[in-house]
Amino acid sequence: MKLPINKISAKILLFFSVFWTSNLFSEELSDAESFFSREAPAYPIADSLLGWIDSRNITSLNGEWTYIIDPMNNGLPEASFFGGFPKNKTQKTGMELIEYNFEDAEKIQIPGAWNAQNEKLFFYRGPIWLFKKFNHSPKENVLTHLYIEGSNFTTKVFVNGSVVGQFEGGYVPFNFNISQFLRDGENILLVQTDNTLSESSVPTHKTDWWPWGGIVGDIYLVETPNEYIRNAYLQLNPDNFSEALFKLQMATTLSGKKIILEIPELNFKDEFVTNSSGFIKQNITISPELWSPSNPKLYKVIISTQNESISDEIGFRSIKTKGQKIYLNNKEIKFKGISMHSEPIGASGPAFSKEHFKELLATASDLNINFIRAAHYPYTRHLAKVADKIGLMLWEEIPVYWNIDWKNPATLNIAKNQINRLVQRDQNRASVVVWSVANETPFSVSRMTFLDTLLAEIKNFDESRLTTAALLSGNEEQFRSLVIVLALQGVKSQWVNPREKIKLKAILDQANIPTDTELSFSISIDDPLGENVNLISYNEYFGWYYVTFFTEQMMIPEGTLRRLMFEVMPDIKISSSFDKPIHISEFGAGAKYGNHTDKIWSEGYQAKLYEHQLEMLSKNPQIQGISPWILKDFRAMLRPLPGIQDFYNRKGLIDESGNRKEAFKILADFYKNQWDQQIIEN
Ligand code: GCB
Repeated sequence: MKLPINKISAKILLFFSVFWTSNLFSEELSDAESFFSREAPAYPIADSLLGWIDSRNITSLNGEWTYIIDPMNNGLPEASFFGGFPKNKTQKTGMELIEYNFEDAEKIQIPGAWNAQNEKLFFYRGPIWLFKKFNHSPKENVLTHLYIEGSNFTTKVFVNGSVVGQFEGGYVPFNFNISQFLRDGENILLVQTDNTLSESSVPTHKTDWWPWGGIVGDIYLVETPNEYIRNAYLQLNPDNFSEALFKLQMATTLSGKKIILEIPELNFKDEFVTNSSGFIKQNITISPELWSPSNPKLYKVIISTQNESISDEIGFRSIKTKGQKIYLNNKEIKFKGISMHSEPIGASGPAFSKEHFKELLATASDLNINFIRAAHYPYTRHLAKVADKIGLMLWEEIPVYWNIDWKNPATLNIAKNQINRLVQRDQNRASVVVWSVANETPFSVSRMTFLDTLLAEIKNFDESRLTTAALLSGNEEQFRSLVIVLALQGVKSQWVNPREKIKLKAILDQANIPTDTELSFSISIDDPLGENVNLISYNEYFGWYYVTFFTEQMMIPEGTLRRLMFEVMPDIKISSSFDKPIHISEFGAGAKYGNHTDKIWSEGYQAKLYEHQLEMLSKNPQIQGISPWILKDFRAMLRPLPGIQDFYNRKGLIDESGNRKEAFKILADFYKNQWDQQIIEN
């Protein structure tokens, strides 16, 4: 007898058949397995970084890809009963139940962030699958690596349905040898990127910039011989300008490999032999013309073995500090800088290409700068390549920002990997003069251990540059003294109204300070991390945030306090207990382009703040560098104020389309006419 099967029982039958075929009812069902999930496959970690990428045999996979949004992470092999998206099942007979299709999915440009390419994904934070087909013909004795210049923030890679590996931590390059997964003809690359951040990720879940998701740098197939040069280092000896340190690592531990290093323009050619770790470390004798902002001289450097040849353009220079001064090529220099985020002018999303950085640096150069703070995370390699050519010094940084999960070894591992890869990628860039390991990280013992580990990691690869971290400073006691300084100014100022004067006098009386006391505000940067870095960097927001902190406490209108702050600002003293140069890594104010009121958020307020800040900073002799916040307005989820911010941080000197605000000219004139005129230009 036939049983009538209605729709519901058909579904039940389907469920049972899946259970049955998957053997999920068996007694051996492990804890990790259930109908809805399976044991995760092993995701291998990425290989050590492949350097000198631009001179290798590369095929670009940049361009049009397709994507599927997967907010519930259902496409992972371990999360779905249908085997996951990497299986890339397709309709063959028209009878297969398949609920995804990459071939007809929406298109996306790679490199590029999905948040910037689909309005619906603007605020999206989660997993997305990126799909690309490519042709390949395997060659004998040739390896194929997949190189991704940056992917935010957790990335899983699959080729032809197989797991290749996983990379945690965004912004930095990584590569996998994918030779074993490739087949002759059409191949399928599937990349899952997830831009979710958490308390233990790097960066952490709350940042004042946009957590752009996706593949945010070039993606290449790179061919190498079986035994290949992994990376090489060539940098001037800072204490002897006719010597350079050459280091090279083969991707094989075979000793006795012959390497030829050539710098044709310097008539240098020599042969070296790898040791038992496939490594070379030797000094070479050369007499190069030195690289500097006014003479950004680069030399072609070629390294070859029997099977391959790689090359790069390298500049030779030294950067040092002595006492409270900075020296480039043994000549005193000041860092006349500006801070940046990696976002292009006039377009949404992250900046990643040579063209993006050419335009950004050309605009920044109109400020008469010689230095850029590339905050708060590594940009693509094109930034430093452009800076090398045009002659700008760079500060490069990793996203250890605000409160990181200091005690978590997995968090440390991500940050260590980020600094390791940033240094290994840009170690031959003359423009890079500062490595920064953190921004505004509150003091704690575990934070010290964390950051010291990162500083030690830099030393493993490069000892020729300055190290730093942008510090917070000012303790409660110091800021209490600022309240007194503001009150003293208030009782003296003609324009302050009598009622406010009474309140200010009461503050002074309570502190036992006579109203005719002469006092200026001093701040000393004494974060113990200063001991372990070369440059004492400090972010300060006099005239912007700090005022807000005091209005409640002093019960004086914010407008009055802002005026008083401008009056006391030129006399603020900034110093450090460390006998080292200070770099003011941030100061600034928000302004909406075109707002010409006399209130905050106006161009005029920002311009005035720059005038007062620059006067103050130039009177402080320990300050040898500044990089105001910031070149361009940038996207920030923390900035919702309608009509003004609209999810932009407005502290830019230009707006997102490139319009220059009044303060732009003030900084440009300052750098042109003042401050470092007493030192010989480099
Ligand atoms: C800071 C942070 C930076 C912010 C800036 C601001 O101190 O380092 O990431 O964007 O202040 O605008 O508040």
